[in-house]
Amino acid sequence: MSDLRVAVLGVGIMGADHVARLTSRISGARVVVVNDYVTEKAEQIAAGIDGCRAIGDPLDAIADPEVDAVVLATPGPTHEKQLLACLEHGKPVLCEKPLTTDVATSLEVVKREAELGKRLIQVGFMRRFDHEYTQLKALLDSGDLGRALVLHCAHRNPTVPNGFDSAMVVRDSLVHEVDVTRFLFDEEIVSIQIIRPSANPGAPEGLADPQIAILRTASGRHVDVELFVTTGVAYEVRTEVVAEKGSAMIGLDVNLVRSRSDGTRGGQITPGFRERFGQAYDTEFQRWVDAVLAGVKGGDSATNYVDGPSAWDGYAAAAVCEAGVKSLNSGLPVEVAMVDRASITGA
Ligand code: ISE
Repeated sequence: MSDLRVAVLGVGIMGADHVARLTSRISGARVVVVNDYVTEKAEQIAAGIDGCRAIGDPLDAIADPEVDAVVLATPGPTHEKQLLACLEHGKPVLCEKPLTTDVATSLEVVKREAELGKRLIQVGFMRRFDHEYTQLKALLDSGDLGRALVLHCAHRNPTVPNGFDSAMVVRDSLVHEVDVTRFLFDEEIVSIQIIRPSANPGAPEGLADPQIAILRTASGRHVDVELFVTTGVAYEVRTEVVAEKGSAMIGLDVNLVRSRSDGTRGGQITPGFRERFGQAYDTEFQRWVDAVLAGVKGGDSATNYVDGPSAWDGYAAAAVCEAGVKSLNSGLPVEVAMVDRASITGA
């Protein structure tokens, strides 16, 4: 096969970004189909790309014989159906988080993929591809810091879209720290508590912001996360690991530090997650395209079309967030309910 022929479903801000990266920065792939519930938007994007068509029905786009692989940047509630269609047609898929919007359907997707005996689903937890996170992971794995004991995280957004509610702070924002914890510590999260400090007077009515999340891992490690999504400042994501023989921090995000004639010194903070994690998204997509092409080259015997977070990772994140939303309501620690991985994936 020459280039991987990709369908991008959902061309809102994130999906349109993915179309642009596949078209201009990623090698070995081209976008041949786009789909969106706003038909004109899909048609407009298709018109700007050689050999690209807009298809009105997402399931037709997945089934299209000219489509080798699929990117899902559609709203979460549509993922279950679309992922099952990808599995049914044997098409590799890179699915933006969430895998699905609840634990039961996420588990169903994991089971269906396992039954096929092929790894076709990758979940878009892009932070695993960010240079700073990969350096931190390599440092922890090297053993230089000894055993990691505590993880402190801050996740601050300048603003959130209209309609963003308290549960979305958990499912949309905290979900990244849930995945980062599992990635860095290589173990599951077993309990979560969400505390609501005094709300930011500038936050929309009813939005619990900031929130503090306290996670506990299977081996007893502690993780705390400050979530503050209406800071009005910029996009700030910091992560510090405290270990037996020292600590390490990423996300200071100062870039070029300038001294000014008024006696102040400072740098520029990235305005949003698309800028902060632009490199991570590009690396994620290139590695996904390479993995899918390698799988396709392997023919019928190939079983892997993924190079990154799996359907299981999407399910595990959904399970932690579901417990998090319960805790948001009660304020108490909630145990995370998850099935045993080996019973499903054999892993
Ligand atoms: C958004 O959906 C994301 O995925 C961003 O990475 C996160 O920082 C933001 O809080 C979410 O709303």
